[in-house]
Amino acid sequence: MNEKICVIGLGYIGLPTAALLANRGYNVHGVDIVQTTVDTINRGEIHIVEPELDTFVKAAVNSGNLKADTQPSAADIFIIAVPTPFHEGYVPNIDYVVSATKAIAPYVQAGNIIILESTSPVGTTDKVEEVLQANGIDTSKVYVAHCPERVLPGQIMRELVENDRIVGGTTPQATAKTVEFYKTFVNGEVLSTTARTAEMAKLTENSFRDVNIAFANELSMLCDTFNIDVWELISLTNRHPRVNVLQPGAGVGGHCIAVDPWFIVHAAKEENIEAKVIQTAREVNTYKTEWAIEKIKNAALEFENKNRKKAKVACMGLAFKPNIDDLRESPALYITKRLIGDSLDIFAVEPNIETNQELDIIDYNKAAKEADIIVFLVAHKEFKNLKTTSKIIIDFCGIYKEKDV
Ligand code: SAJ
Repeated sequence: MNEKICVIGLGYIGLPTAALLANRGYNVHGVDIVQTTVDTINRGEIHIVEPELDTFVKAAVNSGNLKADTQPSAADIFIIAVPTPFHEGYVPNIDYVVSATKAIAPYVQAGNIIILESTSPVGTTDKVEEVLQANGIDTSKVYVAHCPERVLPGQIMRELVENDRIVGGTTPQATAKTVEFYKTFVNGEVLSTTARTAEMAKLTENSFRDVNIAFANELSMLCDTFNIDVWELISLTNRHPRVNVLQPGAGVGGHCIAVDPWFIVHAAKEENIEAKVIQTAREVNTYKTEWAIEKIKNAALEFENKNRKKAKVACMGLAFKPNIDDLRESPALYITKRLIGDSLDIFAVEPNIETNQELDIIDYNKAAKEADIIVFLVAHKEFKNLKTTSKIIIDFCGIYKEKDV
């Protein structure tokens, strides 16, 4: 394949995509504003943790098909994969998309395809086109489309190829051209729609998951009061052929599910309508973390009153979900830091990381042995066989239960 692809943003989505395309024979120019990221990749190494990614990047760089740089260059296809966080008050922040678009504008030529992969508020792909126009591009001669990324951290290299994709262009021609490109490396179906529908589809997917987790989290708090084992309850209800309740936890983390629903809530507010269920789900999931903190503090206080000594509390797991080392927007990390801030005696445990700048990471066996109270925050596989008899256990993630999420 002689086509050249310029990928803007070499993070969790951009780098795996760039490496995959380079391994498929495309000539890939990867761009990141962070010089150390560029240097790491050009050495054939990676700056993020993701299974198999190291092998893909190494092969891509060794073959000469992947080069990283801080500046874009001319290409046939541009892929924008930069973060879309929010400002204060959950207002979507598309500044990185706008600056990435401005950065590629000097290199865009007639016939090029410009694809936005970042999860984006509805209307962002049109905005990309506007920014290109404002920077001197005749957009009637290029193809602009949205193809939202859908991969699950931990399974990115597989899902990049296997998942179905949604492509929405600003014109039917842009959609068709972009679909043709994805079909060269995706085994799943590549589905066509408009840019706005594609944007809303991605926000809907993550909101769907958030709402369903909120349902499980609400059940867990109700069951705590009703004195019912929520894990048993869910496994029983899920034996109904049309029921599939997700799993409660210490809150919802990562930088997707806890962010994207706010894009819908904000867009609704702008139109003077409400996204009631979606907003309430966000609130329930955020509240679940506060509820967990109160539970732990109460248990520590009760221990202290009874034993006339301060409780040693083991916080088991810091990552945002099981069996990864990713601490971004992690409720478990937040809970641990809040408890330390409130002067509780905490053992911070995370088997997937060795050291942390802010916390002393303690071996999980040692913590389980020495703690008075063991709090399971993340269902890491290492915790499942721990001996915890004669301890006070607070389990927010159903560590001993078989689950499928
Ligand atoms: N969680 C629960 N209970 C569950 C499932 C998850 O509490 O039953 C929690 C996890 O512990 C974690 C959070 O939700 O804190 C999010 O984890 P996740 O595994 O649901 O999702 P992410 O953030 O790793 O990836 C999601 C995926 N979206 C969907 O499954 C709809 C992924 O496909 C997206 O590409 C990704 O967001 C993204 O980048 O948008």
